[in-house]
Amino acid sequence: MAILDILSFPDPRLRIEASPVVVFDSALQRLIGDMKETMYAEGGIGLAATQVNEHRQLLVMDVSETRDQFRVFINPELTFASGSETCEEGCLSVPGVYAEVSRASEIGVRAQNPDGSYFEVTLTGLDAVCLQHEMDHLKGK
Ligand code: K1U
Ligand code: ZN
Repeated sequence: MAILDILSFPDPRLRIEASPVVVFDSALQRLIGDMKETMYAEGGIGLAATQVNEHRQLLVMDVSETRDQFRVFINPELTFASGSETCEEGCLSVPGVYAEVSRASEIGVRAQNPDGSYFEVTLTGLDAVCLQHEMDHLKGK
């Protein structure tokens, strides 16, 4: 695995909208492993492929304090969003800046695993906040 360079604001490549993942091959598994290593090395709770200049709909997360609940979401789609909460968010692409952002407090997500199989999950709390933050990156926001 390798630690990848993270794009920093205002790099215009952060504005590129990610394309769906269609091939679930060994190169994708390598990218997932590299993103995992990069997220942990940088102390992040999430990382979107956009941030490492890979414009594919792929994000990784681990919001646990024990740093042992690694999750991968490929081609994520929200199936519902409800409620609202405001959270202070950081961003590995905007180091040192924190901002209050309002997000849905409960979301349903349909996504694919690294092997291409589908799963659905309901997220709340920091999981929901982080997933929405990473999906914004995939949209070039
Ligand atoms: O996508 C990114 O830039 C990663 C970002 C994700 C994120 C942080 C806070 C709220 C929503 C999404 C980070 O992980 S920045 C680091 C950070 O803020 C943090 C690190 C450890 C614990 C809690 C927050
Ligand atoms: Zn970010």
